[in-house]
Amino acid sequence: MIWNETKECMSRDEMKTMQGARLNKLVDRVYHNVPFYRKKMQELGIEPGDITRVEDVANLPFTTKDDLRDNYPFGLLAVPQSQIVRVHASSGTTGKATVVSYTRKDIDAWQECVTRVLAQADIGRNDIMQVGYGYGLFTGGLGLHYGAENLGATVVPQSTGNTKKLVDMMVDFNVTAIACTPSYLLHIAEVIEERGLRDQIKLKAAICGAEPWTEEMRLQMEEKLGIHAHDIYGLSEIAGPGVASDCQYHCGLHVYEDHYMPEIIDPKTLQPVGEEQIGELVFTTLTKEGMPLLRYRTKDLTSITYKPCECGRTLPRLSRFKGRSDDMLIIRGVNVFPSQVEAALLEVNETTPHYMMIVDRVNNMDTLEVMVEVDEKFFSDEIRELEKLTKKIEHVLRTALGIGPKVKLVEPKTLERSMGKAKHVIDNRKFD
Ligand code: DLL
Repeated sequence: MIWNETKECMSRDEMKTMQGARLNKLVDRVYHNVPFYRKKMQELGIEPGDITRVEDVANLPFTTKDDLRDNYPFGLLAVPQSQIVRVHASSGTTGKATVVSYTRKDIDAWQECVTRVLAQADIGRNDIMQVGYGYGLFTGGLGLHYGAENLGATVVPQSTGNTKKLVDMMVDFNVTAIACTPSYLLHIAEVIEERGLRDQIKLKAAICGAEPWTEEMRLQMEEKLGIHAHDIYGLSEIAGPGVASDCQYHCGLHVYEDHYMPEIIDPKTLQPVGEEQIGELVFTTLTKEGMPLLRYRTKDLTSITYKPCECGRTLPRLSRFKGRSDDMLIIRGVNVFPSQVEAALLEVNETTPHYMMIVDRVNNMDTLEVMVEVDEKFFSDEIRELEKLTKKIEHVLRTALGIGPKVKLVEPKTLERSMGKAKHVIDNRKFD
């Protein structure tokens, strides 16, 4: 499991014993401190002492994003508010964000996992790393930042936004590592190429995640920049970035199961699928104090293997993510649900609830266009009126989604009506 300086690894049996003990303590903690879990366990007739081995996890209830929304913002805390030192949030399925609270110990464990990610990518204290993820409620910026500081690397907290400045500093500071979304890295690579700076950069590694990407993208950025590009996975509900990541062999993402215990289930039957079979990833947070979660359904589709990796780590590996079992989109690293668009449009009198989201990738940057039907009562051919309405809807959507879509108004009754489940998204990006 944990790869340390002396290159010692825990055996699977040792890991399972430790996980079982941690699971037992966790269940006791949530039963006594989180009314939501106590009620769920009582309904299933489970006493905390019943859960002693890893295999017993299958008896525990699942947790979903809706449960987090129903307990918004602090209903799932397992400690008093005074022990919470930080809060992060990501998009919820409707207006409410998914909020996650961390104690000092949670932050330390998360930071340690991010440090493992970086060490796995051969980044060390002599490296200078730009963090090109957003800082703020999104976990990307601060997550990578503290992990890199903990490692002893020099951190440049660049965030997103000014690519020219980022590239200037990459050259001036002799930056050797970067952490950002894969699509942003491809954009950065283009800017480097356009400005003829390829020979002046010293980059050797990139830590890319927060959105799905392909093996082809990895090979492309490795060739363009002469680097190793590593896949980092994570989600706010569990910790943030650093739940899993790949090593120098790029053959799956080692999952840090001493903290975040994975299961892969069939999203329809909710039963476990076999090793190397694709299913939905589920996590139990073995060590979290602030907001521990039992069997959290990530909706992310992947498979797991326990076969040894060439690098020597005994941690299991997740395959590159294949997409999601729900309708969440990730656009420029931001999680977007069609239901958020629907809810936002309801606030605009002049429109109907008929809309279509068109997602594309142009010059390695995601684009979002939302086609919106104007209500018959308000429809007018006057260009000025339509322009005003377009700007208003763009503002409403930007506020609701956290990214700025382009809005195209269409005449009443032009968008196709569906006989069954309405189709609201056309995603022209390819991740397979
Ligand atoms: O995206 C945390 C993160 C930040 C991960 C920086 C990696 C780097 P959320 O905003 O909560 O957290 O979004 C989590 O993003 O459930 C996946 O659907 C998707 N995702 C994250 N990493 C990957 C990846 C951050 N490497 C959601 N490959 C997750 C595919 C990813 N999808």
